[in-house]
Amino acid sequence: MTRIDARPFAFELDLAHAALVVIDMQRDFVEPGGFGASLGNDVTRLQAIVPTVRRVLDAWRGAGALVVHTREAHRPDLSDCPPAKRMRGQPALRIGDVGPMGRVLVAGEPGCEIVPVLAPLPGETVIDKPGKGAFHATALDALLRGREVRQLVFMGVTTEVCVQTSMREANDRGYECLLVEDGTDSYFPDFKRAAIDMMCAQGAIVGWAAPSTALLPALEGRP
Ligand code: C5J
Repeated sequence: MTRIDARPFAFELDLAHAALVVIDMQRDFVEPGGFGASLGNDVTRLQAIVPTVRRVLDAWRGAGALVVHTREAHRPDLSDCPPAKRMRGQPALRIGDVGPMGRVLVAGEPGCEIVPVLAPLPGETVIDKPGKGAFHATALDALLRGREVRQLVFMGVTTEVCVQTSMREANDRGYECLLVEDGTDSYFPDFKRAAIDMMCAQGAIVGWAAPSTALLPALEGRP
């Protein structure tokens, strides 16, 4: 066990039973021309966290612990995309439409891929999820239980949508969750702040949050 200085109180990290979950660091959310931009968002905010996500990812890999990447990805026939999801809002491009990076949020298309600098290594698990939460309609829970994982450390985008939904799903399934505060971001800074505050409130009602500087020494074997 390694004590991580976190809020609302210290998180006791047990790397042997922990997984890093990197949520949806996909070109469609992070690069111009993708789904995030088509909803009118400034994607540069999300690009800014990529170096931090990479640093923690590298340290986690170095520590030899389990890494899981997720992608918000639909089947090419969109059979796993409810019309209520596809038709929501007024995006310039809807899920499944053809944009500058191929069909939006469709598995196998260039925009659906994880940004190259964070690309999964051979052997790392990639979960394609049709919803915002990483547990909905995926094999993630079975995979984690099979590996005796009890703690999840989260990074990725966006804080108040897919990251928060996944953390809440994980918390309800009995996992202890830690969010790396500078390894996540939102198109809306106020939403990021509020989402983290809500999850840590009431004695870590959903989970803990800590900066990467609090986590990295534990991964890199530093005091
Ligand atoms: C969104 C996500 N924001 N990965 N997806 O639609 O947060």
